[in-house]
Amino acid sequence: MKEVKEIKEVEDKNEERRRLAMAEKLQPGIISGELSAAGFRFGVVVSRFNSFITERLLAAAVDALERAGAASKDVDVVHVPGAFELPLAAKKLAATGKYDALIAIGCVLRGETTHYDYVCSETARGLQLAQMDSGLPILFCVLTCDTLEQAIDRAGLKGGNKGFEAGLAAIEMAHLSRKLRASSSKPAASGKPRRK
Ligand code: INI
Repeated sequence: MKEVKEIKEVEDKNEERRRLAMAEKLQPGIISGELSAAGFRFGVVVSRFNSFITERLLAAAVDALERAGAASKDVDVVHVPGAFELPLAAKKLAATGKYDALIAIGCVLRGETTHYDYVCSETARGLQLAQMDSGLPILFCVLTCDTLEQAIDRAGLKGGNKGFEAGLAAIEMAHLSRKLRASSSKPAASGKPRRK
């Protein structure tokens, strides 16, 4: 039994060495986004429902964009009644072709009925559909919380501010999309089809 364990340990070590050697040999082309917002345009869709929370998320998202160099004229904010309305507004903003990334901000709090589940799932589904259909990054900054306390924690208290995080993620995705668009329009170097 002891021998089997020892053999297994030696095999694991060999496997680890093989992986490290491979990682050293391979030089993958790494494409990543940056965190400068200058020259990019952003749209923010924000729900009025639970505005005590959503306005704090909005302020932090805009702060992240502006601190990273976005010009005020390049950031548009659109208000909708509730989280359920975010996907349509985001889809319409995406269709204008004016933006490099959108941020959807909302806060859904669990109540006594199943309403919460419908609003959460349809908001997430609608935003993902809008993002995939339009090809425009749409950042998901919709808090889905059991209690108001959980939401407050994520809108500037213990858990930081999810709006700020969404702002940074929007900048990164705007860069990444631009880079991927540019690299997908270049022909493959050797004329051979690109590896998928
Ligand atoms: N909308 C929210 O953004 N958050 C909620 O917590 C919420 N709750 O709990 O009801 C909510 N409901 C409204 C919904 O988003 C729509 O605006 C409404 O149903 C009209 O379509």
